[in-house]
Amino acid sequence: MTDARTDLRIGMVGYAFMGAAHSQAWRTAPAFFDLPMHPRMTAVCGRDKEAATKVAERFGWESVETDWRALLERDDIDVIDICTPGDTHAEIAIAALRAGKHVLCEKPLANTVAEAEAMAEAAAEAAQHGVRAMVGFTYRRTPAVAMARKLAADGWLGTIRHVRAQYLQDWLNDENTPLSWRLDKEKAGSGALGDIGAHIVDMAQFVTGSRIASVSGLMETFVTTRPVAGDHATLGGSSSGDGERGPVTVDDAAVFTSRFDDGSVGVFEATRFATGRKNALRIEVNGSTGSLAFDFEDMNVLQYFDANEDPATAGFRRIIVTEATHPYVAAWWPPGHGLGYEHGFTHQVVDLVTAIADGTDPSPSFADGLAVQRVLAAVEASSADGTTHTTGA
Ligand code: 4PW
Repeated sequence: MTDARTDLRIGMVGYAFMGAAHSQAWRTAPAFFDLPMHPRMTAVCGRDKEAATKVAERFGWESVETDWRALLERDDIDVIDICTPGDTHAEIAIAALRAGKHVLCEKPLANTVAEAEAMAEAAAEAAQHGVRAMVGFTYRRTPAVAMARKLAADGWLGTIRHVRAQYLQDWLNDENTPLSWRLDKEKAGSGALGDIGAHIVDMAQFVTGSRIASVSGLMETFVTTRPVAGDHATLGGSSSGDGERGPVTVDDAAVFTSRFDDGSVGVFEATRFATGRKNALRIEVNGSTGSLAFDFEDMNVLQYFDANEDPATAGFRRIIVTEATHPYVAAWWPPGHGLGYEHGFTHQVVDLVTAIADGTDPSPSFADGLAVQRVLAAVEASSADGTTHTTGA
């Protein structure tokens, strides 16, 4: 039987941690989901040809490029998937959109608000010609998080009063963990704030459906120099600590309080020094008729409390979000068999391909990415001058 679906030809820029996550998603999505178009892994691009070639062989990319501009010139590429550090996002994404390529861009959207504004503008312009752009906040595609949004939108929480969100990791706790691009402001824009804080900002706005209007923030760098050389694991790595040290130019931790545009208040915390917490992306939302709570370290579970139940027996219930009726789950395994980190990336591909085929704007859009960027910038400004900053939302 032949496949009558139109090919959607992907060119991916970058091939490291995110490149691997995206590669598996492009491979897996068409195998598990009935997609309206057929993604083809047409080209992977990286400056180190040998390394990019290995990734191509491992994941099944059909060709290799060493300059992203070459991808834009190819007429056999429809989508540019940007998996590089933040300092390159704006240039690649804007050029790709102008070349008529759909864009999927890793988070945070950019390193500055000005870059994010230019990207959102380019995306709005491209949308008029049917060209789509999406920013990669994958955690919102964890079934339990998608379910949380649905519960909130369907009124299960009543009036939302509190949002409590944390993203806790500990891979920088060792002061001899070597420098890497995530610790370089030029490359990453900011540290814990943009790398992981951006996720909880997106998740809070996604789950509640409201926007963060103002923030008061505090940022700290606990370890100000680190070894220049060492073994680099995906996050972290190790070194003897004997050699040359270089400056850490980003925050190690960022905390902030916020007001949302619906009158609720929020408390946020992002750190890579929370010893024992590996990838604890947590959110709790309290409303007048109920609460929900999620922790990525227990990612197949959503906790829900119904404030209307008899107090004698009421309590948070653990909903195992693995039923076929739960978001995204029907394509996977029988109830109770659970999903993992990589499935968010697969669901992202499913949603992007569907939006492109339907001719609709994908979510989160570059405008959503810009809104997150404004929150990050407001937290930085607030931390610097000690006053509350508004986001424009
Ligand atoms: O986006 C985040 C990263 O940059 C992630 O989801 C986790 O923290 C994994 O790596 C970092």
